[in-house]
Amino acid sequence: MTTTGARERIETDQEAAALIARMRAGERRATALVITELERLSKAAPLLLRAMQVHLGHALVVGFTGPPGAGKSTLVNAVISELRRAGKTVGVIAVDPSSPVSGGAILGDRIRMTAALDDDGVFVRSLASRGYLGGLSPAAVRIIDALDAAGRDVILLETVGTGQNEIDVAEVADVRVVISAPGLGDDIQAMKSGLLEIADIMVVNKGDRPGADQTLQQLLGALSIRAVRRQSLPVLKTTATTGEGVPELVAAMQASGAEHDSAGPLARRRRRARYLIARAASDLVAERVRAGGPAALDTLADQVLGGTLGPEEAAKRLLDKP
Ligand SMILES: Nc1nc2c(ncn2[C@@H]2O[C@H](COP(=O)(O)OP(=O)(O)OP(=O)(O)O)[C@@H](O)[C@H]2O)c(=O)[nH]1
Ligand SMILES: [Mg+2]
Repeated sequence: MTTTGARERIETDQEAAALIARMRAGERRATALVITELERLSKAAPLLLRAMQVHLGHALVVGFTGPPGAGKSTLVNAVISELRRAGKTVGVIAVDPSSPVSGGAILGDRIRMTAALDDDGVFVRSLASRGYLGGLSPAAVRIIDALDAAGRDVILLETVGTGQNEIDVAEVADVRVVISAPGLGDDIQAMKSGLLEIADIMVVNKGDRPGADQTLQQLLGALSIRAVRRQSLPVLKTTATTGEGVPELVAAMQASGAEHDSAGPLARRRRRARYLIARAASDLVAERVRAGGPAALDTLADQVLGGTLGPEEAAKRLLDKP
């Protein structure tokens, strides 16, 4: 944290490139500043994003998703330690899907990750997914790009697996780790719908708890009735609190990442850019609908009611107006 209050000037491509260079040299303050500008989507953000493009595609992005309380944060912490032992630099993004009312989760993440904060090899950012109703905010994707441009070897992304969220993770992560745990109620049932499909690696965490093996068997059972591809999915048991099974998880992450490597860095960069474009496009549509105001919608609604216009045609007319 700086207390000087001095504002950095980022108004030209040269100034943006200079800041990115400082971030790449490992200057923590530069990284924090770049991320803040990108999160706020300030005036400097487009300049910074442009300056970052040539440096993208190095990092392996690993998404951790699963039901609340499965142990995602604890497991991410354990994975950080394992990666640091192997000399890898790490970036972490914890996305909190909850409203400010239950803001405790963010704080919890911060506290649990404090151990890593003294280490320059680890950069952690907590992020609220405000306004995106459980989805991954585009800000998270821009921050992934920033950490990638900063030269982080591995970027870990924690999201709670609810609704749209896991699909978003599937779109932006190179490797998807789906976490389950015993004692979460009907979670295997819930996981069948959606989470199993996107997983590259399945983890049953809280391996020290009674019922862990049963959860594992349930998962294997659910997978055996899936397509053949799903049957080769690694299913691992971990105890995040002791680190048991974590080296195996990291090995599985790297093996899964190596498959992606054959696609090359361009494929990684393209995946994130595609997501940002699609997200911006749907924002634009929502904005156009709003800009038209209720009057425009009412006029079209009357035409639809009168049978002179179909709803699809009405939608096209609404969007055709610049
Ligand atoms: N016994 C046991 N407890 C664990 C294990 N992993 C996590 N926990 C505990 O489970 C609780 C929830 O862990 P978190 O890491 O916060 O879970 P989370 O999935 O990140 O939770 P949210 O971010 O709120 O969705 C904490 O009290 C952890 O200490 C484990 O392997 N064994
Ligand atoms: Mg958490």
